[in-house]
Amino acid sequence: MPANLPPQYYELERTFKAEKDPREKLRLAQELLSIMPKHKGTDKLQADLKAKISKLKKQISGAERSHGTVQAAAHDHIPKEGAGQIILIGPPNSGKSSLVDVLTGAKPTIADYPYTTREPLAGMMVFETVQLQLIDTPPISEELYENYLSGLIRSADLVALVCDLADERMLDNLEILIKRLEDKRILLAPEVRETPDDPRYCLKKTVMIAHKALEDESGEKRAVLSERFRDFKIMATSIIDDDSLAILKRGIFDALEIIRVYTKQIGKEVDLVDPIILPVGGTVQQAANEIHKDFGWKLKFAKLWGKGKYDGQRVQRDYVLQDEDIIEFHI
Ligand SMILES: Nc1nc2c(ncn2[C@@H]2O[C@H](COP(=O)(O)OP(=O)(O)OP(=O)(O)O)[C@@H](O)[C@H]2O)c(=O)[nH]1
Ligand SMILES: [Mg+2]
Repeated sequence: MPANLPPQYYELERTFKAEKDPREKLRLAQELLSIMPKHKGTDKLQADLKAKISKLKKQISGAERSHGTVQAAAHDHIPKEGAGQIILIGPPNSGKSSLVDVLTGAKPTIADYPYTTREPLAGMMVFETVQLQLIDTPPISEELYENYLSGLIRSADLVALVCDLADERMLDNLEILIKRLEDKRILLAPEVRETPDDPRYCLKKTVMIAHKALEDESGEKRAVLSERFRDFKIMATSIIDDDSLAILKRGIFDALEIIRVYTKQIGKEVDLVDPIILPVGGTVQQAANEIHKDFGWKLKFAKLWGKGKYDGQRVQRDYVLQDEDIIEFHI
């Protein structure tokens, strides 16, 4: 029996397929289901769509429920979730908890006085098709350094240093923080290309968040920050400026130096929901290994859809993938 779908169904389906944000994708899937005529001819389509809806719901609630509000039991270790773990550190009252609040499903306490946050808290941030784990932390100052922070910072994939552009003592407070970390043998760095000569030291890739940017109308504080932290990536943000938060999300993803690779089975649609995560420079072989160890050695070639390639181009196992490439494995 033919499905006889209305024209707006196909239009909506195109939007659905192109959409990457899981929440929006879920909304579109539900709309597709609601406009689909319900008869024998659409039984299979309905079942497929329901399966997609359930997968998307799991993905979203997994982010919000299971690790949305994880109060770290043992403070010196938070199990990694998602495609990368980013620890937000900073002086008191700089806005760490506010950022974790707007960017994730976690609900940290926020207050207009310092030393509000007492314990680390992890939450998941959705960036397009991946989830990234943010950790809110107690402040670092002359008076306070929670010792467990050293372990958390060392094991995180990236540090985001939250700087308070509304604070007169911004730079002094940052110097104190940097000094305290140095005492713990943690050095914040714009890039980490090699291990330090002294193995007791930990070089940690760091991005700077120039927060409460709207309070720095003249841009004076921002300039001070750029001057002092010349080689660092600095992103200006404000809790009420959604564009700045979107740029921050992208900046954090880029700083993690990872790529997303989507897979498709032969003759089927691409799976845009659950990409394989590889380091920048990752190959077809590595992507295959991520699926299954047997897959890697059985692989004959892959077909690729992506930037700078014609659709379905054949590539070998040593081919270096780009972010958002789509691959079809042939074994
Ligand atoms: N003007 C302005 N205020 C902000 C912004 N983000 C947060 N705040 C305010 O800054 C204050 C501190 O915010 P928190 O998020 O609690 O800061 P914190 O760094 O977590 O503070 P501690 O946990 O004490 O270290 C609160 O009054 C927030 O409302 C912003 O973008 N602009
Ligand atoms: Mg806080």
